[in-house]
Amino acid sequence: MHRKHAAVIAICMAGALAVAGSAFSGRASTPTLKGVVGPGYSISLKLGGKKVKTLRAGTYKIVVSDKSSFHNFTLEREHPSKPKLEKHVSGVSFTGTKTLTWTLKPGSWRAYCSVHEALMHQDFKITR
Ligand SMILES: [Cu+2]
Repeated sequence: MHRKHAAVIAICMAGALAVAGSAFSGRASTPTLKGVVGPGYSISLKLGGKKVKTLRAGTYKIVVSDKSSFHNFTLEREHPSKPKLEKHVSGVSFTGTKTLTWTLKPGSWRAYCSVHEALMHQDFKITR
């Protein structure tokens, strides 16, 4: 191999490693919650493939996959109810993926479809 080419390859590899490193540290500091709603009457919020039951308060990246044009994905802190913390992450007619970063504060939370809340909800706790 030509000496010059070897140097270029080495620089490229260093760059790739730097990018991989920063992506990894970003994920470590901001966990990703995955929400899915639809296509049937189902909704879920998971962390690392497991349904969320309890989380530590903090900042989370929330990726919601909305597979239905007649459900939405809403996150709300129900207790304490003030200040009101509620987000309609995806709208009823929307299908596709929405991503947001949100600081979840201690309390009792619910992920639900606001149209069919009785059928479609998942409760979880955020602890200090
Ligand atoms: Cu619904």
